[in-house]
Amino acid sequence: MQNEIIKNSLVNLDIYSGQLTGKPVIKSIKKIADLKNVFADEESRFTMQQDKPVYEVEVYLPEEEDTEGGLYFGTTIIHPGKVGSEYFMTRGHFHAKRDTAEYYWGMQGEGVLILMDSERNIWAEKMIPGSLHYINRALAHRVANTGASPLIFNACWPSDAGHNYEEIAQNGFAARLIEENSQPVLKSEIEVKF
Ligand code: S6P
Ligand code: ZN
Repeated sequence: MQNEIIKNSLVNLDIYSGQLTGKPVIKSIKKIADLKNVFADEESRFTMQQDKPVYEVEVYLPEEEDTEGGLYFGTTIIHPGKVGSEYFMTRGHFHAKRDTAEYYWGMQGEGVLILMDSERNIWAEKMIPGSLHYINRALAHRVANTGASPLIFNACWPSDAGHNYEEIAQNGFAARLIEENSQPVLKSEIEVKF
């Protein structure tokens, strides 16, 4: 018997890897060459293999951008590595519409989610497979891979959130996640060891 009403989903999430497949999925990649002034050690970044991938993003955007009431879904894969002593990480952003929150959850690998409020107060949460992170409204968010394998996490955020990268490009985060004595350390006024 054929059932023409029950259809297959347009997108599938691999529950082990966190990766997305399906026609609507859009993929992008950030390489060393694309991340000018993101890491503290520009000199090291410049001497690295420029086409080396740092992180990859897969998104499912079923609504038009800025649509109120919709949701977007994404997978981020951060490769293991460092620029100088700083772990490979995402650029990080505030949402353009500040009053919008987001969920992140770890699928594979290990890392740290770095959060910063509008007063530049900074804190961080360990990310491991199964860790769930509620990124409250008005917080800048960035993830660093502290492990030896890819860090994969999923994200879900409102379709009208938008992205404000300019503020981070101008002022950066108030702390950086660096490796010190083989340990990740969040370097700000106060050091936090993980
Ligand atoms: C979108 C969500 C993620 C990031 C991705 C890459 O709101 O937070 O999908 O876009 O992790 O990070 P970034 O900071 O380069 O956008
Ligand atoms: Zn976001």
